[in-house]
Order: sequence, then structure tokens, then C-alpha cells
Amino acid sequence: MIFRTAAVLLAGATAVMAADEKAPLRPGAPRPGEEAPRGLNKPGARNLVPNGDFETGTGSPGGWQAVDGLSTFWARDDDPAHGKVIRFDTDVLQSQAYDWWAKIASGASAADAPRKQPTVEPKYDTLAGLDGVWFWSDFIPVEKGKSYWLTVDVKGPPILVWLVGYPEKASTSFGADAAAFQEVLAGRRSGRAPDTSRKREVFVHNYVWKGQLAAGGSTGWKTYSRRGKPFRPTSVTPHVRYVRVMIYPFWPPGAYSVDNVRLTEYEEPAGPVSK
Ligand SMILES: [Ca+2]
Repeated sequence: MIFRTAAVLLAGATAVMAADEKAPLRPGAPRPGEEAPRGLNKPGARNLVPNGDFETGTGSPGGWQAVDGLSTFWARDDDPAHGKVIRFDTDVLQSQAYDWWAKIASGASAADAPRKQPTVEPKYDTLAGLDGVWFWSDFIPVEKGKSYWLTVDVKGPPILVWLVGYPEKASTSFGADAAAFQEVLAGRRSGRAPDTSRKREVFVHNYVWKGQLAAGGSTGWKTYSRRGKPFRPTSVTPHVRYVRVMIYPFWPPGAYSVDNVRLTEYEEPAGPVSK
């Protein structure tokens, strides 16, 4: 079913765990993001996301999951100011992606990726129409009681970016947090076909908090933030000690570029004393 992914994610955010916002259960492509106000990130503010500009690494950017060479690419942008970026293609048959992801999870290299198979309208069988393309950072420590700004540069249609909170570090292996993909992997190991008939959970729930940032929606590079709403991973879930950033393009099928993922501490302004 098309758009299942967003519905499942949003349902999870409101029903299963403490979320920092009540996102409406709304099928369809994500809404365009809001441009970050100028000066949101104070000069010299430390970016807590290692390699958030994707400039360093060997074969794949350090501090992030492996690119697959089919739906995710570590590429040099046309704009030299951006240097290296992550380029996504959601116009890939999900069946082909799952076949290749199983090999990536076993150590295959993006350099050996298969040629993309043709896709046909209405493309509901692509990653765009089904599970989307997830791209996870490694674990980033956060401090109790603190608030954070998340900003990200996107060129392309709207996407979702999640900040996901965990009490403990867990596996960062390829697809470790993608429940639907893990079902496929387990099915292949046991020789049984996974049950794809029921409404699957797309993401494993070994995290306890998540907050969403809508980003993208422009043919040129723009920086997006959640206007006036810093992320507070420990306000409702004080046992959260780590977050991961998950970049998540899905519908429409096509190309997306992402760069400069920044998570910075936000100092709450001292408000008026209330009685
Ligand atoms: Ca860059």
C-alpha cells in the first residue's frame, strides 16, 4: 500500500512512544520544510553530529551507515561550497533494493552495486511508494535537560528527518533499525518468505523517543529547521542518553541531496518569571 510508511511512522510517534509533537496522521508526501532563520546556529556552535558535512570517510562517509550505490550515494555536489553530500534515489524497485541491501548487510561494497532496473508508473512498487530510503547516523550523546537545534541542507522534494532517542547504544550495522528489512533478512536466513501481507512496522522500536523535522521542497539548496521548536530528547524521556539522526526521503520517486546535518545545543532564553 502506498504511503504506508509515513502512516506507520506517524502512528508510532503518537501511539507507541513519547513524542515531542503530535503529528497528524496524514498520508501522502511529506510537507515542505521551513527555512532555518539566519543566525540560528551561532557562529562557533559545535556540531554534535560527527561528519555532518559528509566530507570524510573511506568509501562511505564516516559516522554514518554505509551507502549502497543503488539508493544512496556519497557524491560530490555541483556546488563546490557543498563538497561531498549524500544523494538519494527513491525511484528504485523495492524488490531490487532489498536483494542488494541483503548483500550490503553482509559486507558488499557500494562500488559493486547492480545497475538500476527500470521502474514504471505509477511506481508504487518503488522504495518511494513502499518503505522509503533510510540513512542513519551513528549514536550521538545528548545531555539530560538540554535542548538542541537540528538543521539540515536539502536540495530536492520534501523529506522527513528524525531525531531518535535511545537509553543505550545499540547496533549500527546496516539496516539494524529497519524492522521491515530485518524481517526480510531473517526470512532469507530461515528460507521462509517474510510476511508482507500485513501492515508491517517499518522501524524497530528499541528507541524510546523521536522528534520529526520536515525539510526540503526546493530545487536549490536550502537550510531547514523546526521553527521555534528545538528538540528536547529528555523532557519526557529523561533516560535518553543518545540520539541518532535518520534522514528519510520517500515520495515522490526521484533524486534528493542532503548535506550539513547539524545538531547544536540551544540555550533556553530566560523567560519572564511567572507567578
Ligand atoms: Ca558537504
